[in-house]
Amino acid sequence: PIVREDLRTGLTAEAIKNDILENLVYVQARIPKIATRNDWYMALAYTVRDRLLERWGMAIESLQQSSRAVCYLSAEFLPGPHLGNAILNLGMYEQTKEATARLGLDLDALISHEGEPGLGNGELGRLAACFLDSLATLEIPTIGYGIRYEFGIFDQEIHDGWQREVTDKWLAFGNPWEIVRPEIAYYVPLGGYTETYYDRLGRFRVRWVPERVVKGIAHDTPIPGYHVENVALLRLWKSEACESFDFQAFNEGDYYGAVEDKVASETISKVLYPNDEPIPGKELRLSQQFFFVSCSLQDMIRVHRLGGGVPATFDRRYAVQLNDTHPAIAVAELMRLLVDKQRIDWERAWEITRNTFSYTNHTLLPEALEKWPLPLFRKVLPRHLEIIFEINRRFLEDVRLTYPGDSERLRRLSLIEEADDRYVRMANLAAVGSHAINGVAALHTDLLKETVMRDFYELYPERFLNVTNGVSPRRWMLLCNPGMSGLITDAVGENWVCNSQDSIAGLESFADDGAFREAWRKVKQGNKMELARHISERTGIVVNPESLFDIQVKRIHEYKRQHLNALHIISLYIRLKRTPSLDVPPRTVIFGGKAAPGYARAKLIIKFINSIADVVNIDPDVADRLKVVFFPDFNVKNGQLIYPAADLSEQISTAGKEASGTGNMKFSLNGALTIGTLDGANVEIREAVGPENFLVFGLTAREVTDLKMRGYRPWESYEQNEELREIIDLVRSGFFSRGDRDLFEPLVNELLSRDEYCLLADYPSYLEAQEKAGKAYLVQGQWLRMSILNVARMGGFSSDRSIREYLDHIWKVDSLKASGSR
Ligand code: 26V
Repeated sequence: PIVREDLRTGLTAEAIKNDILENLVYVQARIPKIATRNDWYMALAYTVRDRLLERWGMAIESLQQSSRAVCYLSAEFLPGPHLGNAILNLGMYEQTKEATARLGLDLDALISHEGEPGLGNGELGRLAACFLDSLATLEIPTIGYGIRYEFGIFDQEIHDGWQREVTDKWLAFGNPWEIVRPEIAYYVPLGGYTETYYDRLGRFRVRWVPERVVKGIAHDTPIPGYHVENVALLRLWKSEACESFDFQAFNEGDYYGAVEDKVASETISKVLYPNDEPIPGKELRLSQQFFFVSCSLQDMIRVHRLGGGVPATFDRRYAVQLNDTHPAIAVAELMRLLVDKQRIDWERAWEITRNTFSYTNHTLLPEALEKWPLPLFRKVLPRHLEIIFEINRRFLEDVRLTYPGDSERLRRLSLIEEADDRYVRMANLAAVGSHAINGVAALHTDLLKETVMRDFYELYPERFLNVTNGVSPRRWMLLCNPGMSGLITDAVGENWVCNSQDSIAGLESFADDGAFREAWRKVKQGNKMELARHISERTGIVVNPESLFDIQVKRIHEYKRQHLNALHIISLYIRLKRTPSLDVPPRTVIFGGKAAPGYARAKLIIKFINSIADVVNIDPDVADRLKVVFFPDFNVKNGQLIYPAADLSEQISTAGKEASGTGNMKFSLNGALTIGTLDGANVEIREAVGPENFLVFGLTAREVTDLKMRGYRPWESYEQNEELREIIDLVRSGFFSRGDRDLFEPLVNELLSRDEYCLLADYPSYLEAQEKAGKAYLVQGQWLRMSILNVARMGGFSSDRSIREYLDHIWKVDSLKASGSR
């Protein structure tokens, strides 16, 4: 019998069951007899949400009471499906399984029914989600601020080997996890001009007369910590018209004119921009950035005031992290709010601003560094341009004193690029307005200091530090790999879920234990069978789960070199055809990842992979020995299926190009061996797992630079390497394109003439490492040993560790536990 009070909070199977039924009838408005799977999913989601909301109230309270809170400003969040994660973190899996069984439902089927909010491009957004998970778990008062895109990253379909983009309708069936807060709304001005005036006290002031004003409305999602009471708050802004009707226009009979403003305002949070596309001309993108930043800062000021705080103590209340330069306009916006609105003097406002912000850089690629053409910037944010000019004037004055006569340096440091056209440099704005600047892996931070941010490093060495990325062991092990998690818990106890670094190391002593290895093999095998089932469902390709699963999943980009992987496949194919007795293990090479819609060469790489697959997969000569799969629509949900099934993880970017990588961590944590370059966090992973358990190849970042300085001639590699020549000639002959010699010409041509990403230079050493991987896989016991050691030594790549470093060195925020406010 359940007590009434238990209904929305009780954790017994019976209480959960009753709540599901109640939510089905009274929230979803369905009776069991005709309920669809979606109805049951919604009822279950509401039931889990009920248990979250109890914690929510407490979290809001502690946010208000805590001395300092973390605000993570990010244009992207990729949390993945919520249901399974919430059930795990609330510690209610067993009871929920029982509850659903009593209703004749399969819990796992309901969990996999859920789609995901694709509010990010790739790892940058996923990192933000792992960080919220860790912040909640470490009991830090946290708000993640972002944009509630109506359409997230597109869904990917594959037709005739080509990518087709399909609109992501993640809100089509409603979103049980978000709570709309119409009363938490802010006005965001845009466009117009500025004018000067004298205020009542006769002081000279500037005011912004915007062309239009939109409203941002808070949409909240609770992000639960693992086995703690705390939840982090994910607050996303949706844009709306201030009044949904312009009544004057309406009364004059201009009905459509009146609705137009509503449409224009709602456009701002309509759609996420895909990466890898030239951004400078995109006015809407700048409006998006300013829109969410302004709402977030206004919200922080309001909450601060509610707690009795005044604007002058803003920096003591909040540590605000800028996730890349997308929210960098926050530096100018906080200055505007403090100076224009709160009437704080410039020097003091600047101090508050710098104490508040810190900035994470996520890429060294020059084409990815954000800059806005001045005319466009002025059109959207006239007041902010003036503020940026003033920040720049004062900044350059200081620089001039530090480096007298060094006008070149001044030019490089300036917030304004003065070439033929003028631009606002967002990275420079973020760097000047922050007290801490970090890269996301040791190598990346070093290169940051040496290249892109060198002048800033020389000017402010004390601001720079490294915080290597990490991933949540909850989602990326406990949730996605229950089999392996069970083995780990049996071996070392359950502490590893939160204290991975110390606890999981205990696995080492099992690496030579025959029975343990066998159990390990069985789990991996089971995961591979599960993936094989999905592969056959989605692509029709039947793969052998005994084969080596060699996997590369990530955004498709030339620097990530999916086409180098493809060259290896062709080599293996030729070798197997020529030498049927070749002593290599059967291999299944699996790819996944989206190409930006406007990035033609990336899309061609997808076609290239699928074309190779079409030839290889039906060739009886290599049947059962080589299969190629492009798994469509790689996202968080598919990732949860893919990482646990990998034997070999492909991390093969050109050294110096991948800032960190976090997929590399997910694979290794799930027992895959890495074949990789000395790039991003690969360097640290290799050190951690031991070089003997990591297949390294290729030029180092320095060697790449040197090679290019000397003058790289890729065609020489082609001429000198017989096998490479054969492969490239085969592609050119139209062998993989039904005789079409032109189809892959753009790819081949780039490789032979310029090869910006040095595929041909790295080809021989990549092949050698692949051969080594194949040989190693044949000795099962040794492979298992390496796999176990990988997992045992990956504890340091938990996002909990990253967050602790941010807390200690940048944010200076205490856990609610430590401050005793609970
Ligand atoms: C943006 C663009 C835009 C224009 C053209 C090419 C291009 C290429 C990449 C990007 C991404 C910029 C920021 C980003 O997503 N960085 C990723 O951040 C992850 C989390 O720190 C990190 O693991 C990845 O290595 C890094 O690429």
